[in-house]
Amino acid sequence: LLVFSDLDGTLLDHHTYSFDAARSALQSLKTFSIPCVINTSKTFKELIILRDELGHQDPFIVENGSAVYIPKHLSLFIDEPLEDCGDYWLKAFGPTRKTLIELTNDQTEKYTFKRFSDMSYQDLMSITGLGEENAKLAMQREFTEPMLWNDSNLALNALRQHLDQFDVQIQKGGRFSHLMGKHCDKANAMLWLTDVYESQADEKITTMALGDGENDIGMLSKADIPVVIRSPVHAPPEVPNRSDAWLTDAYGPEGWAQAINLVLSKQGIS
Ligand code: 2M8
Ligand code: MG
Ligand code: MG
Repeated sequence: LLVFSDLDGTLLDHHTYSFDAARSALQSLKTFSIPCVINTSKTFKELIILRDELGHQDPFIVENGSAVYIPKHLSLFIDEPLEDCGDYWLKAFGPTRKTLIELTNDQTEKYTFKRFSDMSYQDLMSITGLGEENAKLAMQREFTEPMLWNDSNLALNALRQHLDQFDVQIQKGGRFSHLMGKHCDKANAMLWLTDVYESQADEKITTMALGDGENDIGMLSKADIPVVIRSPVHAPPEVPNRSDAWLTDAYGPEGWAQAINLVLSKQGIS
């Protein structure tokens, strides 16, 4: 079993960013040596801090599938050249954030939105409830640009259509609409990393994905066991062609723990 999990609204509570309710389920995965790959909109800088708090040792995927970081200590064999990034090997899929900002500079008059690059860290703190340090880390992005969208859905689709010619897409997270490369997706990054684990094990591995947002739909639809985590603030995303997708009863980390415990017992692991 290989677990892929979103953070905000999934393993972390939407409002408080606490993962207390998921602590013991997270420990069970460790006990049974089941890798739990984080697959999030958050940045590398945010993850360095969070992994410490979570005691997380497994690979992680940042900025909505834009890049995979693999701790060197895992000694996973990867059959392609990767970037050397200190303690990690890095596989990047995305265009740079700078490109995304430049491509939307001329759209700011046309639509009503505010990108992270238009905000101060104080703005971000009040929108997200993040503390000062974490808000600053969230602003240190490499591959994606979140926007607070204050226009209609129709307008969002018009901007989507305009950006398509530049191979840029927009996906919604819990609070923001994220500008990102067309080929960056949590699903692609998940499939790439699953391949790595499968060639290592020389067998097919069952994947489980957990997420609460529109930006998780791709990874949910491609996982063997898709789990939609109930959100306190928005409707659950529809996973196309997956009538088997499970919707948790509880919100956020509490729902996460329910799903993990259920799958472990179904697999006869716990
Ligand atoms: C942003 O991501 C969430 C993901 O659902 C959102 O769109 O609401 C990102 O900017 C991330 O880096 C940040 O930590 C998070 C804070 O709520 O918001
Ligand atoms: Mg989320
Ligand atoms: Mg996310």
